[in-house]
This record gives sequence, C-alpha cells and structure tokens, in this order.
Amino acid sequence: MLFGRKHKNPIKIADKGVVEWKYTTCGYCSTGCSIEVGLNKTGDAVASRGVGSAPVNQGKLCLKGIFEHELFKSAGRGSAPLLRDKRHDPFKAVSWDQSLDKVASEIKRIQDKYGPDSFAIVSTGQIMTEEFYTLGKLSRGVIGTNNYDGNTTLCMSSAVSGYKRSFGSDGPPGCYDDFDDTECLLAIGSNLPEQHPIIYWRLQQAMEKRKFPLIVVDPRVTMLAQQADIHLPITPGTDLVLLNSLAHVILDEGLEDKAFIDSRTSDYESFARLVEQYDPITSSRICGIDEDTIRNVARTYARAGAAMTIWTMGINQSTHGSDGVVGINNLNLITGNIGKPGGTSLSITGQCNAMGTREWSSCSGLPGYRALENEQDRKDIANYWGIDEEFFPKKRGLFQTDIFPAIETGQVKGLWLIATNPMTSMTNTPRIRKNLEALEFLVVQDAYADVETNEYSHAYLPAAVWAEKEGCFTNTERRVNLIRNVIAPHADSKPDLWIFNQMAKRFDQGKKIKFPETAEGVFQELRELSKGRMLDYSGMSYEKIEAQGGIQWPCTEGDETGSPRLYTDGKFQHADGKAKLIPLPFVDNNERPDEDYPFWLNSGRVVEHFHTRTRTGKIGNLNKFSPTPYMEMNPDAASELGIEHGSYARLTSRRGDAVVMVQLTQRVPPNMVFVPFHYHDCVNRLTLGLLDPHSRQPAFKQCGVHIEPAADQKAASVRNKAARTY
Ligand SMILES: Nc1nc2c(c(=O)[nH]1)N[C@H]1C(S)=C(S)[C@@H](COP(=O)(O)OP(=O)(O)OC[C@H]3O[C@@H](n4cnc5c(=O)[nH]c(N)nc54)[C@H](O)[C@@H]3O)O[C@H]1N2
Ligand SMILES: Nc1nc2c(c(=O)[nH]1)N[C@H]1C(S)=C(S)[C@@H](COP(=O)(O)OP(=O)(O)OC[C@H]3O[C@@H](n4cnc5c(=O)[nH]c(N)nc54)[C@H](O)[C@@H]3O)O[C@H]1N2
Ligand code: SF4
Ligand SMILES: [Mo]
Repeated sequence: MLFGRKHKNPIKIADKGVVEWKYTTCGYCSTGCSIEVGLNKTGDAVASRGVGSAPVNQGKLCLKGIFEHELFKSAGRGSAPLLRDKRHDPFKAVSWDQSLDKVASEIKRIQDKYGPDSFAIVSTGQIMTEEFYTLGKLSRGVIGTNNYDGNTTLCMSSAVSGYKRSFGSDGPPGCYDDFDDTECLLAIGSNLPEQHPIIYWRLQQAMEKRKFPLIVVDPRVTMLAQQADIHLPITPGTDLVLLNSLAHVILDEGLEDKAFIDSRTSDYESFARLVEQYDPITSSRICGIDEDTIRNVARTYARAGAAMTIWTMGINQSTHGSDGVVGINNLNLITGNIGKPGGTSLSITGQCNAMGTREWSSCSGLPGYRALENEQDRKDIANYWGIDEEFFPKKRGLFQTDIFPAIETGQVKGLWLIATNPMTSMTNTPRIRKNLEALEFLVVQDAYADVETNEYSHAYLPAAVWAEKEGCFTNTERRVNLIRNVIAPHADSKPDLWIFNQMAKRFDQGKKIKFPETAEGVFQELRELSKGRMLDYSGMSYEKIEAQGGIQWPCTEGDETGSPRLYTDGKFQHADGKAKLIPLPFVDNNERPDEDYPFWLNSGRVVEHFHTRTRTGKIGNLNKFSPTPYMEMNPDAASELGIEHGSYARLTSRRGDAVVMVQLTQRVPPNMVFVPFHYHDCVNRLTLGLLDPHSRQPAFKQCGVHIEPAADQKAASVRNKAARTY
C-alpha cells in the first residue's frame, strides 16, 4: 500500500488571481522539475506550481521551486550596467553601449599587451544551454582565449573526468526510472532529501512499492543516512579505499560477472592485481569501516540482480574525486551493472544546467562533446563557424581552479566572471581576494549587483535571471527541458545571450561569424552539430520538449521520444568499444586533523538555501529557516570545550577564521563539524582545497580546524553583514 496516496486529495491553493500559467523549468538544482509560473492580470508573477504531466516531478516541487516566482522582484538585482576606473570607488551607471565598449576594449588591450590567454573567462552551470554555446563561440571562436572554464570545476569535473576515463566519454548513463528496477542502491556522499528533494521523492516512491537495500556512505548521519539499511560513516577522503576493498571482496569470492568483464571491458588483469592489495582488514584501518560491513556490502551489491550507485559532492570534491568516480564505475563494470534498468553509475549533478555546460559550452574543448585535442573536431567546428581552424588551440587551457593561481603568477591579467561568485564559493577566499585585487580588469556579469565578488570589479553587467529569458537546461538524467520566457527582464538587465551577442559584434572576427539572435535559433545549431553523435538533439524541438516535459538525449531525427539509458548495447566510447577497468592506488594527501587543528571541517548544503544565497537569501520563506552562519557540532565534543547550543564559536584553520552559531547534533561524530557553505566570509575562509590531479576539483570537504567559544556575537554579525545595494 502507498502511504497516504491511496486516494488523491489535491491541496487547495489560495486564489492568487492567476489568469495565465507559463511553462518553465526550475533554475536551482539539477533535478530538472517542470514548473508553471502563474501571472495575474497585470502580468505579475504571483505563483509557481509543479507540472502534473512532467515525468521528473509529476506535479511536485520542493520549497525552493514553490517560491521561485518571488525571484523576479527580489532585492539586490542589477538595474543598469555599472563602470568605475578603480575598484572600490563608487560605480557610475552607464548605457549598455558604454559598458560593452569598455569591456571589449579592455579585453583587446590586455590581449595585445600580454597575449591572448592573459584574459580569462570563468562561467557557470546556471545559464541556458544556448547561452553556453554562444559564450563558447565567443570565447573560442572570437576572443580566442584558452583560459576559459566554469565553476563546474568546483562541482562536476571529477564526474566528467571519471566517466571519460572509464567509458571514453562524459554522459551519465542512467536515469531516475532506474530506482524502479534496482535491487540495491549505494549512495555515496549524496544527501538527496536536502539537495535533490524531488529525486529523493522518486526514490521514496520506488522504495514504497518494492523494498530494496539502501546503503549510504557519508561521514554524517544525513537525512538520507537516516533512511538507510546500512550506513557507512566513512573517514573523510577515503572512499576510494572502500571501493577498492568492495572490488577485492567481489573478486575474491567469485561474485563478479565474468561474461560482462570478458566481453565489455579491457585491462581486467592490472585492475585485479591492484585490488588484491585492498583486503577488508587493511582497508578498514584506512577508511574506518569495519571488515564485516565491507564484506556484507560487497556481497549485497554483487548478488543483487541489478545494482546502482549514485554520488554527488562527497566523492567529486576530494583529492581523489576522479579516481572515486572511476572506482564506482569499476564496481559497476565487474558486476555487469551498466546500461541495464536498475544497474548504473549515476552521477547526481548539481546546478540546474551543470550538464548543459558539459555538453555545449566548449569550456573543456569544443561543442557537442568535441575535443580540442582532436584534429577532426577542430576542423568540423571551424568549418561550421566559418573560421580558420588554426585559431583553435590544440589542447585545453587552464581549469578554473588554476586560473586564480595564474593571476598570482602574472599569467592572467583580466577576468570576466559570468554567474559565479568565487569570493564566497572558492576555497581559501583570503587568497581569492588577493587574486581579484591583482587583476588589471575584472568584469562581473550577474543577475545581482550585490553579489560579493562585484566589490572587486571594474565593470558590472546586469543579467536577466531564470525565466526572464528563454532556453534549455539538461538535468541529471540527460533530460533537456525548456525555460519559456515568463516575464520581461528586470529594469535594464539583459539576457546573457543578448550580452554575448552584443560583445561579439565588437570584435572583427565576431562580425564574420553568425550569432543567431534568438535562443531557438541557437538551438537549431545544437541540433545540427549533435546529429549522429552520442548527445544527439536532432529529433528535439522546443514544442516537443514542452509537450513531453523534457526529452532525454540521444533523440535522433525522426524519433518521437528520447532515450532513458546509455550503453544499452554494451558498446562504449573508447576506440576498442570497451569500457576500461582502471587500477587506482590510494594516495593519502589530505590535510588531516592534528593537535593544533583537531577537528575535521566538513561543508555542504541545506535544503532551504542555494549556494551563495544571492537568490535564496532574499526570499523570506527560505532565508528565515537559517539566516545565520552556523555549524553542526557533536554535543560531547562541545561540552569538553565548554561550548553551548546556540552560542557562538570561532573556527580557525591555517588559512583564516570564521565565527558561527553552534547547533548541537548527533548527526556529526565528535571529531567533525559541518558548516553549510552558503554564507559569505564563513567556511571558505577556512578551506584548503587541494586539487584532484585529473579533474582539478578542490577538496572542499576535508581540512583541519581548531574551535573555541566566541563571546562576541556582535563580531559575528558584523562579519556577516547584510548584503549591500548599489
Ligand atoms: N538545497 C540545495 N540543493 C542543492 C544545492 C544547494 O546549494 N542547495 N546545490 C546543488 C549543487 S551545485 C550540488 S553540486 C549538489 C550537491 O549535493 P550533495 O553533494 O548531496 O550536497 P553536499 O551537502 O555538498 O554534500 C553531500 C554530502 O557529502 C558528505 N561528505 C563529506 N565528505 C565526504 C567524504 O569524504 N566521503 C563521503 N562519502 N561523503 C562525504 C557530506 O557529509 C554531505 O552530507 O546539490 C545541488 N542541490
Ligand atoms: N566549502 C564549500 N564550498 C563550495 C562547495 C561546497 O560543498 N563546500 N560547493 C561548490 C559547488 S559544488 C558549486 S556548484 C559552487 C557554486 O558556486 P557559485 O557558482 O559561485 O555560487 P552561486 O551562488 O550559485 O553563484 C551563481 C551566481 O550566478 C548568478 N546568477 C543566477 N542566475 C543567473 C543568470 O541567469 N545569469 C547571470 N549572469 N547570473 C546569474 C547568481 O546571482 C550568483 O551570483 O560552490 C562551490 N563551493
Ligand atoms: S528539486 Fe531542484 S529542480 Fe526540483 S523544485 Fe527543488 S530545487 Fe527545483
Ligand atoms: Mo555544484
């Protein structure tokens, strides 16, 4: 029986005077919920509701989605372009022509003086796919800088790198429907109920219909861990050891899928030799999970008819993030769990369009999963755009996390930030502040003028937000969904697409290349460029996407619907058509707690806030849940230090300090604290962020801190001063 769902009893919603509902897609997390925004008779957005027929959310929304229409009128929005000669001077409001001319001339000045790569561009996972593609065309085809990347290096780059190493291409192979078929779910470093509430609802629904084991690996007792049949409170940063050990037990006990290994994978021998070293006894001493539990989990997973693993930042944000992803893929390959219903490696993505940037932004290469390193790919795109192929570099440039250090060394002199707020979201923000202050020119393009990073800029370009514009997002399960333009952009803010197009016109090469004016015009280029490729969009159109509540790629020309899974034919994207089993030795290089800094500092998110709170901090119904920076701390550890619930404490690391309010909870072990990263001048003043060697993603979640009581509550409130307005 389905709890409470036997009889449908729709909730009555207060009449807000809606005269028209417009289709769109949520702009927060990567779940990809279809939303309708209600407009009243004066054209104001007054309500949001889930789309009942949408396959992802089936009428549901989480609390962020329910209040999303309030974004349009939220505080701190940018109303006009702003310029100033010196950072920290007052800004002057200027016209779009003045601001775009200034930015274009600074880009040219810096590139002429210091070389093309001295001007860097860092974007996001939160603008539309058509905007990503256009920005890629502008950066790679017109401006010609190779130091172009996105904040997805903080988020998904380990997943991208791991998929490429194992399967020969990026692209999450599974889907949410897999919950309905799986016989065992392993969730590693992913807290669905708070970070992907509607994916969690899908999982709950599947578990209510048919019980299957849920195994959660997380150092905290998260909301998901509370639902688990087995919870593995792993020692931070050691998931790879656990994964190697699970493989060890499976091979040792002959539980592997030999036919799958033989026909679908390569390099089994070297992989098997490596995991031999990871017996459960040795491994338990490193990863903190006892040997019996390791054996039990390995057997449960391998014996399930279909088993799947999901993961998010607990894996990706680590010095072995990419190896962790490959370790998950290894586990699924040896048990034959790729490309079948309920058997998959599904990276739960983060931002609403983290996938769109991977597919189309050209950050790591060229559009449509093409590589700069591949001659044919360079030729194809150069021909399509109508430029000389020699204009493209033959190798990708710096990752986002290497661009900031390149400012220190003088390689990078100018920076354009688009929809990202590194002064709050990057590790070791005292260092980022110095980097930004060393730039000759910084331009910030954001929907909010009060975004902290804008304090350091010379130019600010006000962007339209979410459904003030039109275009597509791709969600975690490769579903391309549509954001219809619901309302006009706030004041004189403009869609990012318009800004990129206007910028292109200010460069000689930009005048030669076609830049379609509308998002749908750009979408036609995506259809053409993806035809016959893995991420085929050619069967899609805006109308079809809206009618179906999103379409999963590949959707080839003539197809009516998309494809729920990849690799169902057992053919992978490596040259030999096989998936690679890769041996992964564990290197322990994290900062660990010691005598001076005795606590693990863990960080992440809570359900009511999104990232650096430029949006959710302004929406009363969300912000009031947690307006103050705080940490979760274990009551035993707190009482030893004389720290009380609701008091303040100062955290100190080798990088900096932060004052937070204390929330005592058994969710964290005595040697760890957890701080949501949503607050400015807070957890990222402390984080170290060593980088993964393959993906260059920072280890946001592992470093050592010292804790002491802080009497001075005022200091805390000054430090976390309210957002400024310009
Ligand atoms: N409400 C809300 N939802 C969001 C977002 C948001 O800001 N707010 N952001 C979106 C984005 S961009 C992303 S990337 C996702 C992130 O989604 P999640 O990754 O689910 O969220 P986090 O809280 O960052 O981290 C998840 C868990 O990793 C655990 N962890 C820490 N260290 C380790 C470790 O060494 N091993 C393991 N196994 N686990 C560890 C933490 O204890 C935490 O519970 O959420 C998306 N959804
Ligand atoms: N300690 C710690 N730090 C972390 C993490 C962690 O777990 N722990 N997680 C990391 C992860 S996974 C991520 S994804 C990053 C996120 O880090 P950021 O990308 O820096 O965070 P956001 O606050 O989402 O910044 C997005 C900006 O885009 C603006 N914006 C929104 N929509 C639009 C639009 O349509 N156009 C334009 N131009 N601007 C728009 C918003 O106002 C906001 O300022 O943080 C990372 N930082
Ligand atoms: S689950 Fe994610 S996509 Fe769905 S309404 Fe909530 S924030 Fe939006
Ligand atoms: Mo993210």
